Amino acid sequence: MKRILYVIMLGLIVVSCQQKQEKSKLEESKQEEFPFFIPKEKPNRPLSAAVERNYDAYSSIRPEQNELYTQFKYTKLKGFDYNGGDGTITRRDPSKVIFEKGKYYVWYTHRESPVKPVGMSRAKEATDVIPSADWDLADIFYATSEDGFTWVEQGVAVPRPPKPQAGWRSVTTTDILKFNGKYYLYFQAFMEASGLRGDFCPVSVAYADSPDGPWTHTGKIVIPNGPEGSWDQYSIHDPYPLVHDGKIYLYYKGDFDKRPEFKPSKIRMQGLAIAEDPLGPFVKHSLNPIINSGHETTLFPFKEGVAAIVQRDGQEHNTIQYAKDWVNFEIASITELLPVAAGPFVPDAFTDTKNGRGITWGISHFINADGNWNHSILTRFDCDLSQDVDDQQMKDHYYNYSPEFHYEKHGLNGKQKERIKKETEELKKQ
Ligand code: AAL
Repeated sequence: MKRILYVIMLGLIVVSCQQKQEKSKLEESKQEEFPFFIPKEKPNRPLSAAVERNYDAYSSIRPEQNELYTQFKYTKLKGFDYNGGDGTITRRDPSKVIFEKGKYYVWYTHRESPVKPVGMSRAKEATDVIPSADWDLADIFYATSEDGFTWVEQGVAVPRPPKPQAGWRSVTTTDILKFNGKYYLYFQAFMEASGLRGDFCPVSVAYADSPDGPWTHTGKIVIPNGPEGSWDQYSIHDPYPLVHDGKIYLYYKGDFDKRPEFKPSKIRMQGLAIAEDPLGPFVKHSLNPIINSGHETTLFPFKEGVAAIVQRDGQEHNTIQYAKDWVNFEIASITELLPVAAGPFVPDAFTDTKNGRGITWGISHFINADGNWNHSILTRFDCDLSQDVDDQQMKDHYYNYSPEFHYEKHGLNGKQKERIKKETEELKKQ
């Protein structure tokens, strides 16, 4: 009997111990629930990879507090005529905006041709007056504005030089540098109709004592294509100069690895070339390419480093990136509806700042403005990528795209519908 009682007692003790253990485990796990108010500092506890990244990879724990996070607002510009949008006039690929002589200045690709472009795929049909691409047979124009919304086109800044000088076929996609009191326009200098072999060109430069010109086109290639077999052997696009460490840091884009089976068929990445003199020599950075995505170049000094708007192409499109050392970029935020080919107003682009303030607006472009790929238009964008502004309305990311936008612009094509139909038929057969 005693023995039985002993066994029962022992059993009770074991059960109660187990219950206690479970209770304390539960309490322990309760303590470890992730708190409702997110800790400002990374908590000292096991974290999922996602939460870990939220603390380590971004400058703040929510995008709304991230200085390098923004959404973008767009405003139609006043002052530009596009011939009723028939494709005979295009304006695209604007430079940075600068403020000089009491007004804003912007330079851009301007094409005015008797007919609309035939398109890159039909480049063989292009002539001295029939453009292939939207940016073929173009010159560099400029416009000024009192308020950034209404612009007055001032005319040509750099025209196409005579053959065989660099750019005789088209001068496009320019950007501005102010250095030691002089102005420099870097641009793509085409010597063949774009589309004949690709979008092949190097970069040339013109200089002036005033933003109003007159501009002297050096006719020289300042950023040459890379050697055969290298990533930038065919195209040096979107030259974009900033001043850092007393030198010219010129970022550019190259497109390469063309494979027709993919859409887009090319990879686009960005490189850096550095010079002490605006006319060169420019030395390409040994780590090039240094940004693995993006279709055009848009950068601005931010704190001690440089930030980049990275859009349209590549693994990391739709991001804002940051490089403290101006070379090694990390993703700072992920966003949407980014301005294409943006030329921001960057007040400290050339001041060699050690504390870049950021940007709040600029000019970008809309390609395919008429829906038939005939011409592009310039537009204004606004944002809050500035240390000096905190506009929560610019950070609000609940964008509402209408059902029509999804159905009409992003509906399935015939081939996709056919594949889906077949998949269902196969299932039914099983
Ligand atoms: C742009 C830029 C370059 C390309 C073409 C015109 O958006 O990337 O300028 O060459 O497209």
